[in-house]
Amino acid sequence: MKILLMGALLSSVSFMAQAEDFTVHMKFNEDSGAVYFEPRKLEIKKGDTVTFVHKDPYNVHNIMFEPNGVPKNAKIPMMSPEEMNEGDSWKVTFNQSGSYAYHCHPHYDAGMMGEIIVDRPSTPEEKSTAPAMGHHHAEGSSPNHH
Ligand SMILES: [Cu+2]
Repeated sequence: MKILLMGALLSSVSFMAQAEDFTVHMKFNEDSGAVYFEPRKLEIKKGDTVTFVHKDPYNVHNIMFEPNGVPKNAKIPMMSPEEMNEGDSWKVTFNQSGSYAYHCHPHYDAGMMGEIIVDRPSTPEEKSTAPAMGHHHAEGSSPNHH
């Protein structure tokens, strides 16, 4: 019994040791005026954590995952604090494979966006087709497709 328990503990520890931490910076280019995520595209593995770090003294930024741009049933917080300032950071752990598209809400029109690929891109079946923010459809309501 004791041996079995230790085995379970050891295997969970070694699984956790494999998870890695990545950083995405939220930046501003003083010469061009561009606001951007760096890297814009990041490839990670399931279980890894990404920390978004605000590195811009001039602009407020945030992170919003796109409701249709993440895998179905993805269990992540869809939005960071609304106003992040220099030095602020926000962490997300990704436990489901697929593509995750996000943008900065104040700079959506400026093209401040990025993508995280966990293991591999989403398959067409995995892509979420949920309406905005995903919580407007009541569970148990009868489908009304035509
Ligand atoms: Cu921004």
